[in-house]
Amino acid sequence: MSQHSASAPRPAGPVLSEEVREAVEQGQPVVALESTIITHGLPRPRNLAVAAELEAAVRAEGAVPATVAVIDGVAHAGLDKDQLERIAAGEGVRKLGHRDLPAALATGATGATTVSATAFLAARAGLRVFATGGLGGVHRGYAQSQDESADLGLLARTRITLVCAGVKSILDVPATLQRLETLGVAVVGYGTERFPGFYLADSGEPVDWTVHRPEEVARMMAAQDALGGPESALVVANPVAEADQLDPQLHDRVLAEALDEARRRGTTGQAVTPFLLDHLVRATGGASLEANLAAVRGNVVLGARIAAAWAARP
Ligand code: PSU
Ligand code: MN
Repeated sequence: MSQHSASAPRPAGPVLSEEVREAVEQGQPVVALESTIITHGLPRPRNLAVAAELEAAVRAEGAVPATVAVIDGVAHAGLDKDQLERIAAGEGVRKLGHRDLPAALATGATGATTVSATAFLAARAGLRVFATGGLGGVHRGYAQSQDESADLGLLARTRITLVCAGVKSILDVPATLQRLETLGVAVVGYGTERFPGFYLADSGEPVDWTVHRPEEVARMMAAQDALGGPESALVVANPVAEADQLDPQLHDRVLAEALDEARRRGTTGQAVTPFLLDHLVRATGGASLEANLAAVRGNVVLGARIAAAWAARP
């Protein structure tokens, strides 16, 4: 063995809560949940109630929730009440993508994990199913800003099943789907032949594959493993119910306003997504928040059912 590899520590992965560790050891269903949506994606103080509600929804389906975050420089999967409260309070809580993890660990920072950081840490912990609201993606005006979420690149090299309601409609949806194709990330519609539009049931784009049952998703996951090859993700695109979606006309109008406002202010980088989400909540009088929550709730329930089907696989 070379001197280098002899001295390199083995990757340790996040610290697991006792509940998550036991579930992993016993092969019980576990669903990873991200924390950026709590800290930076939802208004306080509702966000803490939502975080607790999402964990309860996973439990009600017989699965264990594993919310991921970095607390005082330590990565965790499975947070206790105090830790969840700290993440929701938001004071000094950074937004951490995958690339930010080394800096956060080295400096003792506290941060909420995005899809990229959560997927990375969850996979390290041996978790296979992860549910969130909307995936990051290619932003409008990409040709100039080069703003593409690190979520996509990370999913191209991480074996995880991500349940989401599509990508946030603030993004360039066709370009995001194209990037996922180029990167070789599998995308499947759950009960739909349309790619969902986060706040809307239909983004206007089609999907190539459709499944109707958690067991079908588990079979696809098994097929991914049987094939081997690049350790890429499976994106399960689960639409919000039409009854719960945002009014499409209202959606298009306030979204155009939000994008204009972000451009006028020169908002860039990590601040873009939280700015747009917050603008939409205010401009719709909270209606976008309700649609957002309905989508996330549906996703964590489906995530729990997929995790159960995966745990029960032959
Ligand atoms: N979807 C939401 N709310 C959010 C996000 C997604 O409904 O807050 C977060 C996710 O954590 C996602 C991140 O990974 O936004 C993408 O941010 P960026 O565009 O900076 O990569
Ligand atoms: Mn970005």
